[in-house]
Amino acid sequence: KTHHRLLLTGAAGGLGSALRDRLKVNCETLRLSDKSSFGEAQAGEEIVLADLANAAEVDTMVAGVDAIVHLGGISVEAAFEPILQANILGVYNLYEAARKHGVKRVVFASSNHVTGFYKQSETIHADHPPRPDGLYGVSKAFGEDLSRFYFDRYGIETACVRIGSSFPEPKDRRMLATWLSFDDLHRLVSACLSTPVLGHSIVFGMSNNAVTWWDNSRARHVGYVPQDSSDVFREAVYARTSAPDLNDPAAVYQGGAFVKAGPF
Ligand code: NAI
Ligand code: 15L
Repeated sequence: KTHHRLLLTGAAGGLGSALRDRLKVNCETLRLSDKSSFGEAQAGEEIVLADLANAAEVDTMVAGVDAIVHLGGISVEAAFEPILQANILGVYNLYEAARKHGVKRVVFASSNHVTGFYKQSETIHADHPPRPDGLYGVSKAFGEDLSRFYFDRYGIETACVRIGSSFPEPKDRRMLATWLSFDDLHRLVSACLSTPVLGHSIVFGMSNNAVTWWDNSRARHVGYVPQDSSDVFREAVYARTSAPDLNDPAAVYQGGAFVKAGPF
C-alpha cells in the first residue's frame, strides 16, 4: 500500500463509485467525500462530507491525508455559476488546504474537453496548448494551471489526468477513440500515486484503443500501461449507430457534442 490515508473526492459519482473498492489496495484508510450524504462508511473507509466551494469544509476534508484523488465537481458543460463554485473556487480551496496540511501529491480529474476543439484528424500530446470546448473545459484548464503553480511554488506534485470517456462500455463511435475502462482508470490513478517522481504531469486517460487522438509519450515516467481496449466493442458499436455527418461539429472536433452544448 503506497498511502496511509487517501482522500477520494466526488466519491458518490460515477467514477468515484468505480474507484471506491478498487482504491482499497492503495491505502490503509480511504477517506470518501462528496457534497451530500451517500451512505455509510464500510471497513477501511471514512466519510467526510464537504462542499468544494466551502473553504472551511474543504480544509477539514483534507486534514490528515497523504494524497488526494480529486474527482469532485461539475462533470459536464453547464452554466458558469455552478462551474465557478465547484470547479474553479473548489480546486483553489483544495490546493490551499493541501498546501496548509502538507499534502504532497494530487491526482486531478481533468478532461479531454481541455483540448476539445482540436480536430478528430489531429494527434495531440501534453505540450499542445489547451483549446477548451466550453466553460467546463475552461474550468479544467484552470485546474491544470493552478496545479502547475502549486508545483512550481510549493512542490505539490499533480497528475492532471485528461480523462476521455470512462464508462462501463463505449456508448458511441466517438468513444471508441476516447474510452477508458474502469480497470485502466484504476491502473492509471495507481501509477500516478506510486511513481517515484511525478512532478507536474499531464496524462491522457485512455485505454489501449487502436484509434486515438492522443499521444501519451510525454508521460512515460508515470508508468501507466493500459490493459483494456475499446476495439472489442467496435463491431457492436458500428452495428447500433449510424455513420457520422461530417458537417456536424460534433463529428469534426475531439470534444464531440460538448463543442455545441449551451450556452446555459
Ligand atoms: P459525476 O458527475 O458522476 O461525479 C462528480 C461528483 O462530484 C458528484 O458525486 C457530485 O456530487 C460531486 N460534486 C459536484 N459538485 C460538488 C461540490 N460543489 N462539492 C462537492 N462535491 C461536488 O462525474 P464522473 O463521471 O464520476 O467524473 C468524475 C470526475 O472526472 C469529474 O471531475 C469529471 O469532470 C471528470 N471526468 C470524467 C469523465 C468520464 O468519462 N466519466 C471524463 C472526463 C473527466
Ligand atoms: C467528460 O468530461 C464528462 O465528464 C463525461 O461525462 C463524458 O461526457 C466525457 O467527458 C466524454 O468526453 O465523453
